[in-house]
Order: sequence, then structure tokens, then C-alpha cells
Amino acid sequence: MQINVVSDVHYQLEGLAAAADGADLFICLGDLVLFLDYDDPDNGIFSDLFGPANTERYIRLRSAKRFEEARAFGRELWESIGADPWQEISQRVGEQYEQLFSAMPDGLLTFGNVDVPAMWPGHAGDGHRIVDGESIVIDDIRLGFVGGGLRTPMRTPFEISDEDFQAKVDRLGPVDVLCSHIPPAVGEICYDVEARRLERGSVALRRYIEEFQPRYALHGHVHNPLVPAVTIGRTQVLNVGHFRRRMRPFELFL
Ligand SMILES: [Mn+2]
Repeated sequence: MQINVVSDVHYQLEGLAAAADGADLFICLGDLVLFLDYDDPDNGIFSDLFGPANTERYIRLRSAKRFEEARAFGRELWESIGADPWQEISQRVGEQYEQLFSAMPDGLLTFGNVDVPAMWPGHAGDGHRIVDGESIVIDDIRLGFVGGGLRTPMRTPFEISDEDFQAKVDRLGPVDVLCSHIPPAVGEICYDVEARRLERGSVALRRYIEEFQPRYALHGHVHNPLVPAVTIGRTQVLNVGHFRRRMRPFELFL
């Protein structure tokens, strides 16, 4: 069985429709929206609203962990255009989702931290099955899904409490393939060498892997990982890669 997996699509339409070519099953681990492009401030919703120069400054403040200043600067920008932030953002997120879900192959999809879950059902097609905090069996292979991120000072749109995240993990039971947006909390797979920061991994996922030992634990979230793969006991933990940059899926053969 061939499973093709993408994550961190971030509004990359190129290559998306072909991402399931040759596969028996297609999985998307979320982060569909492009709000801020840390690689290129010309792209993304923030840049569309406020221009690349303001975006560069906003990214610089956030990257330097000057979150209070970044928020104040953001408020100033919103006041300057006199628009309701949520209305403006949700309209643009909806436009991205419309194109993304049109190109997205049929398969199993879970949320990233840069997603708006409430908007998915309105855009997803009949062949898109949205799974979060549940396990399903396909061709005798049991797959478990845990979407979203944990709370961080970045305050991305879909960050949940440790308790809520744990509750989703607790619902899975034993699986062959664990699928999550964020990685288990292991230092070297959580460190992003370009952003030069430790992304937040999940202790609940790490403990789950230690206990249940799935064959594979697939994740995304860390765009430029120090280490893309580790083993925890018998489990191979694999970062499926940053689709926005790679423009091709990760292929898993079972
Ligand atoms: Mn991402």
C-alpha cells in the first residue's frame, strides 16, 4: 500500500492536484493557509492587506519574540485601514480555502495550527474526510489522527490546551500509523534551523508513541527540522516535509 502525505501546504497550489498520483491513500496534515510567509514577505494575507514592508517589520518583531510590540504594530495597521480584522481575514482565508480544496486530492485531512477548522466543512468536497481525534481503518491499516497545535506566544489560529490535545490522543487506541500536525516532544525534531527556534511538540504524542509503538508516526509543522526522522522504540517518527517549498508529497510504503 502506498500512502502519499502532505503537510504545511500554506497555499501552494502547484503540485497539489497531483499529490495523490500513484497512491492508494492520500493524507493531508494541515496548515493550508498562508497568512505570513517567513521566507518571502511579498506573499500571504498579511502582505495583501498591509504590503511587504510592513509585513517584513511584523515578521522581524515576531521572530525576535517581541510579541507585545508586534501586536501593537498590528493594531496600528488595522486602525490605519479602518477594517474589521476578522471579517477581512476570514474573507481571504475563504478565498484560499476555495482554491486549495478544489485542488486537494480526495483523502483524509486533519487540521494544522494555521487553519480555521470551522471553515473547512463549507469548502471541503465529498471526497475529503476531515478527521481529528479519531482512528479509522483502511485496508486493515489502523490510522490515528490528531490535528491542531498547542498554545504558544505566536497565537496562531488553531492552538488548543494541553488537556484538549491529550483528550484527542486518548481517544485513538492502538494504531499502525499515527498522523499529527505537530511532532511529539523530542528536541531535535522540533528545532527549526532556519527560524532558529524550538517549535512546540507534544508530550502527549510522545507518551502515546512510547506506550503503543505504532509502526510510523507522521507529522509536519517544523518546516526546516534539524533532524527529519527519529525512532522511539520500534516507531519511526517522520517529518513529511514542507509542501509549500517541496511541492511534492511524502510517500510511505506499507
Ligand atoms: Mn506550517
